[in-house]
Amino acid sequence: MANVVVFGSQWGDEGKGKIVDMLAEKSAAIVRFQGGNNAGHTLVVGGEKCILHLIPSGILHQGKACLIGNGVVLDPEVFLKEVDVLGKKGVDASPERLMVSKKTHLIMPYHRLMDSCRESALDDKGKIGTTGRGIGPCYEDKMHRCGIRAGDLADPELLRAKIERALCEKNILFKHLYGVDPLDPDAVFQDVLPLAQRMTPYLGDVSGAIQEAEAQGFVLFEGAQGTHLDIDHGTYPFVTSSNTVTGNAASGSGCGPKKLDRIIAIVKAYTTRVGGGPFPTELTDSVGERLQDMGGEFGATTGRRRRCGWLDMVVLRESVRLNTPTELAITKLDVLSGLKEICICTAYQYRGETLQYPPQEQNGMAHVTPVYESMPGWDEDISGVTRWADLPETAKAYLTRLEELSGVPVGIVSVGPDRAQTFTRG
Ligand code: 2SA
Ligand code: GDP
Ligand code: MG
Repeated sequence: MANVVVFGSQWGDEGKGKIVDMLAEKSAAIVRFQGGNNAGHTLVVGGEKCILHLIPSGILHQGKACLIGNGVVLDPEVFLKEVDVLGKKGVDASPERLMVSKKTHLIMPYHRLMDSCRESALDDKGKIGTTGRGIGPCYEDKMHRCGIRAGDLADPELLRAKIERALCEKNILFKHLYGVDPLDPDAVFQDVLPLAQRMTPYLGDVSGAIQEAEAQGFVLFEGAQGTHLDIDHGTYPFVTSSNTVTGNAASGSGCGPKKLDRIIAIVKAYTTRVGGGPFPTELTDSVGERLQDMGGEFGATTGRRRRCGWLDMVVLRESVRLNTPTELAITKLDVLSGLKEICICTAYQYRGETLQYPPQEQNGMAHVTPVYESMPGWDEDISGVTRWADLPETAKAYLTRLEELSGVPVGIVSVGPDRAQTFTRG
């Protein structure tokens, strides 16, 4: 059966969690392949809200295998807390169905501390606006080859030695560059030990589990953040520290690229961004405020206000080029109801040229001028619509225009936060 990848086509928070939850019902397994608990994926089922940071968004579907791949960075404390919160809600998040790859890198207390030291040292214009969860420093250690992997938890002697090694450089920076107290390797080790005991039953071979799941049905790969936060292709340096593009679904989980079949781009009907960095279609006027209010645009992890703006086709075109989606899932279409006019950015003006794709230079995005076309809006409340035919004509025209401009068909439309407020194009 055709495997499915769900990815964010903008700057994250497009509603990936909701769509993954919906598709998970028919899948054999759901896999996270990058990012960590910087993610906030919101599921609403029968009016009840559940925000997941690490555990795949298929967990609410009883019995489905949920896998955390090697490309993820996992904070064991946060993982176990999430397991407990789910347990209290009656959701089974036991090792029977939830697995963490032994190759997954672990976020340690010194990564969180380094994240906050690095952010504090930047001036206001340079701040990335990280979530403060230690994501970047953990990926740094992975690349530096001094990271601690989940599999190390089963070997206390190795774990102790690796903590010591990781801290020896960092403690110099903490003390002499950032002016904070160095961390004692023994204390860190003692804090991690009880977590290690609880984590051990969850550790496994995710690559093998994917292969097994494929014999039962399709595997669903769940992206986190968005394409324009990708470490290589995003608005560097205002990006996260992992590859968020679809290609990483393969390397971040341990399967080959031929296994990625149906690729779904999640597209919010407008654009949001949380944290620093350029945002060409940002609206700082009353329309932006309206989108923020109506869309309830607050960070699902940090609670920060999300910046809002018009849909940007240059951003989406680049996402199509980088991810080769087979369909678009348009979310939050209901939030646009009541606007007289809806604008779409179709190109950028940049250094006297008209661009269809973002400029490649680091500071390019900060200096583009969006070119807009405008379409009439609709007044109707569409949050109860359950089929394409019942959408207002102007809403259909908006979606059809997005198909024309992106060259990708719309397959799924979401008109509210609840699982039930979604329909396929049919
Ligand atoms: P980090 O913490 O190192 O990954 O931060 C680097 C940049 O990546 C952005 N980032 C995100 N952007 C949107 N949503 C994310 N998840 C949360 C959510 C965010 C929140 O679901 O709302 O609650 O604030 C996410 N995670 C990372 C981040 O803002 C930095 O710009
Ligand atoms: P993710 O990180 O891509 O999973 O998205 P988040 O959960 O961070 O943010 C999406 C927000 O929009 C959440 O609060 C969702 O409940 C909500 N949401 C998702 N789809 C829709 C929709 O179609 N309409 C409305 N009004 N809200 C939605
Ligand atoms: Mg989110």
